[in-house]
Amino acid sequence: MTNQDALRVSSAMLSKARKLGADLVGFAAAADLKKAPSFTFAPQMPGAGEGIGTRNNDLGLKPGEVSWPETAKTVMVVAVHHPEDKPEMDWWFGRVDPPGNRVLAKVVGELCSWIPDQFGIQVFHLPYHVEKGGTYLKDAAVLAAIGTVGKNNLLVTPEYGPRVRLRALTLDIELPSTGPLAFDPCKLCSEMCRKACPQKVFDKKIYSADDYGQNFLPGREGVYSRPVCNRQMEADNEVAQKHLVDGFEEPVKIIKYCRRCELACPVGKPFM
Ligand code: B12
Ligand code: SF4
Ligand code: SF4
Repeated sequence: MTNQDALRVSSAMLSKARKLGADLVGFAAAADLKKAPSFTFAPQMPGAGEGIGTRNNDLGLKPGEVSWPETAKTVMVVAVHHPEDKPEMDWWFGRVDPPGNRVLAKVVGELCSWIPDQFGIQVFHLPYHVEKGGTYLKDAAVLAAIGTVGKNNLLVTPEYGPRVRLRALTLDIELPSTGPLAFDPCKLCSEMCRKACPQKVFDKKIYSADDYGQNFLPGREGVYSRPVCNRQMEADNEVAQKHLVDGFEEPVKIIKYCRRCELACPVGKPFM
């Protein structure tokens, strides 16, 4: 494929993703992503590959390892806005995943049929969990110019702040990367995200650049503690109540996981 054709194809894919319901979308080179900060940090992280946020791993992948198809050259990243006034997009209904996640899965699923039909390009729908063969989605989104990692350890986008959810697919064609962006709202900010955290997750520096051999660390400067944040997730699970909900025959437990570091961020909020 010529460079001109590749540019046409990438524009067509970006427009199609938006038509299908993506709010933001971009491309990252798969080779660059494999060297991104989460991939280099994960193998060194204490307790990595077990416990918090980790699913059973049938593929035998160690933290930081991937099993994407050999031919995967580009990662296409899709973001869907989760606005503050639609909190239900983020709720778990018992074991049923949040409605916003189902929108994302549908957009990526449809792209995975449309792209091969339209262009003969092979695709792979990346699983959500890294240990099931997925990718670290925030790093992918940074490299695809969708946003930057903020002081809340979340991807912060110029359009919606951190209030987005992410998914990705691989493509077996080289396309120009769309990122990264020169965007850093945290430089000007008084860290409302960190102050809003009920568990004081960001209060202590736990990882240093010298110890881990890299400057980009959890919470940017090595202050985000996964086990402490997860305590809040467990507490949210414990207080969840059962409700009768459309589409469910029996009352179902609605779990509303903490989003305070996300909702406190002023970036992308409507200006009143
Ligand atoms: C496991 C997991 C959890 C675990 C552990 C989180 C963790 N960060 O370790 C728990 C359950 C605690 C959790 C909590 C939350 N999660 Co979570 N989680 C994940 C998951 C599955 C993997 C994350 C992971 O293991 N990261 C790797 C670890 C090693 O790195 P890290 O802590 O993220 O730190 C790295 C980055 O900060 C990066 N970085 C720092 N600076 C820079 C700069 C550049 C240039 C780059 C490229 C990278 C970079 O480098 C660090 C490593 O050195 C992802 C989905 C996915 N497949 O990616 C969702 C995901 C990150 N979670 C998400 C969300 C929304 C949440 C919560 C708000 C809960 C909720 N209501 O959904 C909280 C927020 C916590 C926080 N402030 O970070 C969203 C984030 C969306 C966004 N806007 O960023 C994701 C992407 C899922 C999704 N549906 O889209 N999560
Ligand atoms: S609240 Fe401020 S410091 Fe925190 S992520 Fe948003 S812009 Fe950055
Ligand atoms: S999700 Fe809640 S507990 Fe975890 S870092 Fe954000 S505000 Fe703190």
